[in-house]
Amino acid sequence: MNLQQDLKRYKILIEEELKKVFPKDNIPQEIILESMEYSLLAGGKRLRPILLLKSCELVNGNVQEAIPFAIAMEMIHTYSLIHDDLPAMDDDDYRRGNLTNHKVYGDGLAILAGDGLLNYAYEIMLKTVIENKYSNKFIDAMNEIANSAGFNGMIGGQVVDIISENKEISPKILDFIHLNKTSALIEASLVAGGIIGEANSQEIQLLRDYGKYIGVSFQIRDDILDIVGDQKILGKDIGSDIDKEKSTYVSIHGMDKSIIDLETYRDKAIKIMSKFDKNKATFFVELADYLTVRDN
Ligand code: GRG
Repeated sequence: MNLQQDLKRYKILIEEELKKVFPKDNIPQEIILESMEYSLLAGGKRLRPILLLKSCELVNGNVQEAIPFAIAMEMIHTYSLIHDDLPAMDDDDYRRGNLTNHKVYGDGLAILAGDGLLNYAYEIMLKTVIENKYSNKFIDAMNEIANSAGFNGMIGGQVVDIISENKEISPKILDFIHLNKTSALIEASLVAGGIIGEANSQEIQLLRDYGKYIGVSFQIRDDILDIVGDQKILGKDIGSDIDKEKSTYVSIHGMDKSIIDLETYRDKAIKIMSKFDKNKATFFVELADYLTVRDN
């Protein structure tokens, strides 16, 4: 199976699971479920849950066991996008080709939909922990995900991003922003999948390093795409940041170095995968390659 077929197959599997997670009861607060579902089911690449399931498979784990964590990871990612789009942050009108959550439901409900998704992610993971009699691997996977999403991870990256607006920043600060805002959830998806698949500590470290490299590649490619303009053509980020000056990998390092660095990170990621079963690692090798050329 080639990469695109594999991505499609896993995306379908994840979306089937996402459709099942919301209660269908007639409850006074059902508008919040509608708002959460609006953003959660609005498409997207589903990269993080796919990575989580695939890394579990890579280390010969039981993929079925990892599904609640994959769903939770996509919920955390979606919450971050809803909040990032708010007028108080990036003030975006479109996301994933659709109106942003606050444009449809208003700012108040959009904030609560993000909070609801974040909370529900932990409810879903804890349910698995409890159903499995507090098995350590599920607790460890949850710990990894919680750390990556918090102030020492994605939120930390977002904070430094916000306080750096309209300022000149050093390459070191830019790396901090990218490693936390973008890479942290990607890395945690790989590591959590590995933990649930009962990988050994050496394999976990390899998955962590691979996650860092593709996370940074992902962000550099995003910054390149911003210049090339493909995202705007696809209607993803129309209207954002018009009055804000944000440093990007390309604005700090220039286009030529950005492309060279992107290829260096890709090569490092691919090298790591030579340590795993060749057949199962093919997906990760092809993915690292694809992330350097993707156009959405
Ligand atoms: C609000 C706590 C908080 C964090 C926001 C995710 C994020 C952090 C900001 C979004 C802005 C941005 C460009 C972040 C870099 C990471 C990134 C490219 C996210 C978009 O991820 P994709 O491309 O989105 O995987 P889809 O829609 O495919 O899921």
